[in-house]
Amino acid sequence: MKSILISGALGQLGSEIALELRRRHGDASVVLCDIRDGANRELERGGPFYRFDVRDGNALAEVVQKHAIDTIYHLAALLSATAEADPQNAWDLNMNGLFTVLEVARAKGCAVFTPSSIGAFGPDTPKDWTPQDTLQRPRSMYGVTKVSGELLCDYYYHRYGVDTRGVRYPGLISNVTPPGGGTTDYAVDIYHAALDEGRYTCFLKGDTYLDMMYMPDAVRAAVQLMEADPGRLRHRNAFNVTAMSFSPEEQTAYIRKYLPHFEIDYRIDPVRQAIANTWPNSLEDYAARVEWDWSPQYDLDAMTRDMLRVLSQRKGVKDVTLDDE
Ligand code: VAH
Repeated sequence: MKSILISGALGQLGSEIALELRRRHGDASVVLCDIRDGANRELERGGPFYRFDVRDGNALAEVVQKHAIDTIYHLAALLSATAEADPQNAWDLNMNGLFTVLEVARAKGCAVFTPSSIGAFGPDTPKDWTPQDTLQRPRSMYGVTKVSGELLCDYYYHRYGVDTRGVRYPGLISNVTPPGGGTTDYAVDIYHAALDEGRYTCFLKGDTYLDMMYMPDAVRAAVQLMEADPGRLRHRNAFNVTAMSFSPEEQTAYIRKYLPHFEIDYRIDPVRQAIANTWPNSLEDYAARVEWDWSPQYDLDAMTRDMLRVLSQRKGVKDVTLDDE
């Protein structure tokens, strides 16, 4: 019987991984923790929930012991734009949070999933079809914590045998939880603005290509990797995974298939544009496909249709004509 703890469980990724794992293993088997509460009452009341800072090793160890946790999905971290605004706090949370989780996992025998990111690459990395094993010299504090986290997780695997695994996520797009202060947040906000106002002011240049993934694929990647046969894994921290690479201009063209009058203009955020400029245009994810059968299900058109379908129903917007209607 699995017993799972999710840190950062009320965040964009955490809240959807929590729903999927509770669906698979039962509410009582998936324990949630977050530094805040009140962000998602349904999740907080749907099963065990604890409010504490993941850097508090005693609190973490107590919950792991009480629930006989065997797997930790460690998702508590500051994302790129937020981290760049407060780099010292970002290092403290992203690194000391991870270190605390790894130390408790070492003591209690837990497996650990920790997401890395395309932010772990930098301007000297090959930008097109970025390889699994390549130069990683990121220029953002977020990226520095992601590369450091990959190395720390590999160390705990090789030195102590802790079953650490991770993926390098691209930008994640969700129809459930708003994005959390990242450089790729525009790719979510644009769908809401298209339905609410018919127009969107984008903070990245229209020809900025970045890897992206729809949240159902992102959730499946995490769970599938943690359930993979460890004997097949040649890599661990962390696997390149991707589903699509697009620019704001390209995403706009797909939105206009269903909202023909949608307009976009640009007011560039220099901080997030500078971060995006150092990230890859596209990843290759062959290692994930070979070692644990990774395969995305959503491309840009399928994601756009599903985002507009779900959001238009939730917002009561009627003038969206989708293929399957
Ligand atoms: C961010 N959404 O923008 C996150 C992600 C690849 C981007 O790491 O910081």
